[in-house]
Amino acid sequence: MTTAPTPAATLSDREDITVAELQLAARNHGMPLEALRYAVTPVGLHYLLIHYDIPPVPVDWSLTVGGRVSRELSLSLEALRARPGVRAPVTMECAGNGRARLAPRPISQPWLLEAVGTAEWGGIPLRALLEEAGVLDDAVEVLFTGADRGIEGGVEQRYERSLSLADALRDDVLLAFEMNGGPLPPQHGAPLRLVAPGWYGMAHVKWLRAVTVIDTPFTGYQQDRSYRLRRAPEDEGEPVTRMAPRALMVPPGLADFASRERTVELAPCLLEGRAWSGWGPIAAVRVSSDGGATWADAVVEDHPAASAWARWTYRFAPPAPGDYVLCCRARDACGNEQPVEAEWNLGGYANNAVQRVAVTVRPPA
Ligand SMILES: Nc1nc2c(c(=O)[nH]1)N[C@H]1C(S)=C(S)[C@@H](COP(=O)(O)O)O[C@H]1N2
Ligand SMILES: [Mo]
Repeated sequence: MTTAPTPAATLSDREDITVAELQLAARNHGMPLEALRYAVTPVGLHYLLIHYDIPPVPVDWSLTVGGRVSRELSLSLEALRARPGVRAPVTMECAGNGRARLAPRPISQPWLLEAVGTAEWGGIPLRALLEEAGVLDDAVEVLFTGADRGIEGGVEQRYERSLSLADALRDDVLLAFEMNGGPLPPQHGAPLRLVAPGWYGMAHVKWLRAVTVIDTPFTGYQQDRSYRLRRAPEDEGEPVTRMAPRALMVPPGLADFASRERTVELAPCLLEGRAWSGWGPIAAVRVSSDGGATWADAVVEDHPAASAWARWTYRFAPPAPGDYVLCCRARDACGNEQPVEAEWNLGGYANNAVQRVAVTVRPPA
């Protein structure tokens, strides 16, 4: 199975990024961390990850629901819009978030921490469509195929991934044609995308053209080659699935333009951020101002919806001028907690090691 190169088999032992990474970073932007202030991320501030190119939308676009079903469906956007709709805020994070913090660094989109956003997605429940098509008894998975084509690991492909039938039939899985109340923009998958709450971003297939019920597990590139946690290219690895817990803070104080180093006045300061996990609600967020030596509980607000991040706050009262390293750390209701040190893997996935923000506290002017 591993004849062509495994994704991110190329590693950099250097701190400076390569031109290949810069090229990716210039196309795929993150969410500026100050946008953690918004419960729903404004559209242009939501992170973006596009493997190949944004595909054109044919004028006669339609969605096909087929495969192991009793009635194949072909639906125009108008037909989809005419159905009973749903809306939900969903926090989505790229599985590669944190990749650029790993050493050696897997060569791919070099995310630091900002590959996350929460949008209010509007569309229709996938389950209703599958029920209408009539899933046959031998069905095991549902395959979602995007219109975008490209070459990855030497393999020419369409972007496509599957969900198990049980995961696809969950009530919260949507086919979305709206984002934050407006039409789904081209970069986020127009005219239609999958939204699978709780899953890392790769599962939320954009530019959907086909939903196919299948009777054998899908083994395509984005399922079996990419998005697996491997230590070495020959490892089979574990699939990347739901989002590991993470808390992020709005970096406080003033940013230095080039270095992004922070300066804070000597005065109590309210730290705020958001926390999420694909495994359940956030049970606690702890904050450290000494680089993780000691921790104190932040105040965690209720999740606005099960699928959306929770706001947290913490009153940071620096006792004296000097250098501090602020950290935040989330734990979910299943007991999963962010590690202080990242666990390395070849693709650079699911690195949810705690955020560290160095700040200099200066005496009042
Ligand atoms: N068709 C298609 N769907 C896709 C992708 C893609 O390249 N093509 N990228 C995936 C990845 S890796 C992520 S993280 C999310 C990003 O969604 P966003 O750009 O709307 O934030 O889309 C996913 N869906
Ligand atoms: Mo991603």
